[in-house]
This record gives sequence, C-alpha cells and structure tokens, in this order.
Amino acid sequence: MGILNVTPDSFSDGGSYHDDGRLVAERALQRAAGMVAEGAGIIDIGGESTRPGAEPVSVQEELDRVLPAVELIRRELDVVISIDSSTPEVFTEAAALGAGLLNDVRALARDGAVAAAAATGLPVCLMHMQGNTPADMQLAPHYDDVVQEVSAFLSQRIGACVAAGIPRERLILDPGFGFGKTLEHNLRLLNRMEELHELGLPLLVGTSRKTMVGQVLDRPVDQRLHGSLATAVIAVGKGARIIRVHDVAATVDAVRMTEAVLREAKGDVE
Ligand code: 7PJ
Repeated sequence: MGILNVTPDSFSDGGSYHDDGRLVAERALQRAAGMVAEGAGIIDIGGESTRPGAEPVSVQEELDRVLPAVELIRRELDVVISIDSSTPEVFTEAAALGAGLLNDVRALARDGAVAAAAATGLPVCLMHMQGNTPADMQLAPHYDDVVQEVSAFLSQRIGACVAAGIPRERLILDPGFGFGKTLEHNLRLLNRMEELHELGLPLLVGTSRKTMVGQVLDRPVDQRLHGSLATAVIAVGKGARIIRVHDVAATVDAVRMTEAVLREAKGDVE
C-alpha cells in the first residue's frame, strides 16, 4: 500500500497548485502512477493530517482534496484506491467514485461512520488509536498490556461493525503504530503481533518513516528508509498482509525477498 497525501503541505514544490483542485489531482496521479509502477497494489489517499497535534480540516475541505484525486486515479490507473479518512461523507462520495477500501485511523468511531461505511459495501481497515484524536493521543500513552488492550479494542470495533451489517470477512485490522503509543509500546506490539491473529482477520501495518524509527536510529524523517524496511520485514515475517509505506520500490524488494524465504520454509521454492 503506497501512501498518497493530498494535504496542502504534501506537494511542497507546488504551493500555488493548491488553489486548483484539478492540478493537485494531476500531481497526485503522477505520484500514484509512480508507486503503481514500483509495485504498489493499493494507493492510500489521505486528505487529513493525522500527525500529533495536527489541526482538524472541515468536511468540505477534505472532500475537495480527496475526491478529484480519487476520480482521476480511478480513471487512469488499474489499482485499488484506499481512502485514509474518518469522515462519513468522504466514505460515501469516494465509494461512489470507485474507491475500493476504507482505511480509518479512528476505526469508524465518528458519528455516522459505521453506517456510512456499511452502506458502501467496501472492505474497511480498523486501526487502534489510544485517545480518540491525533491532537491528544501522544500526551501520556498508558497501557497495562498494550497487546491485550489493542486486541480488545479491535475486537469491540469488529463487534460494532458486524452489528451494523459489515460482514467480518470485509474487515482488516491494524495495531496503529505511533497512535497513542510510546516507543516501548510500538516495539512490543511489533514483537507480539502474532497475538492479533487470534482475531482471525488480515493485518495491515504502517510504520513507514514513523517516529519509532527515528527514536531508535536518531534519524530525521527523510533518513528512515532502512529502519522502516526492517520493521516491514519483521511485520511480514509475523504474517502482516498489507504494508503501508512511502517508499514502495524498496519495500516491495524487501517484502518479496522475505516472502521467498518464508515460502522455502513451507517447502515451496520460487
Ligand atoms: C496509519 C494510517 C497507519 C493505517 C496513518 C503516518 C500517519 N492508516 N494512516 N495505519 N498512519 N491503517 O503515515 O505517519 O499506521 S497517517
């Protein structure tokens, strides 16, 4: 899964483009095409910054950022379009334009989100976050047992989805690396990710360029590729099915190599 941000700070070489949704969408299409050529099977389009402390965006602004990109990428590329959003209106409109997956860091907690997601008929990725907004999630993360609490939360959200008519088979789970977690919590979640297989659903992992990598390696965000690859390899080794990344070409190589080794263990050499 390749990350495609359509927030105002994401096309830094084209500030004036933001006045024109169509040009932003064209830049987004170029990036998406590059990631597809590098081996991405899913493009995750996000119009809301979920960085700790980020300002909220209005529904209309999020729609204006995301929908033109969805429409253009859907028309031009053969790839699954994922919508990184928590906003019911965005789910509905993006689904109508051909999006194929809803990816919600708030696990459909917003008012109307479960019903709107159910009505689209699309698969949904439910992510764990402690504290329910990116604005306050990193203030003082605390867990008695982070893996158990993430698992219990996801289990509760699965229940809410199933009760609203989203079949279990349509759900994907994500422990939510960096969302209301200290470095120790993030490392423990990665080490014990197998325990989440008890929930019986595919796992998605997003650690690309995150603070946890920066903290271990003492590197700024533009120097976290190699550390991010290490986490992707571990996640695949522990059975993650989707890896959400900025650096698609490098991650595809690392994942393919990992999978070749894992296949050999099953007596199935490439
Ligand atoms: C994640 C996400 C993640 C899922 C972001 C960033 C922050 N969606 N959206 N999982 N992270 N499912 O990319 O640094 O970890 S935005």
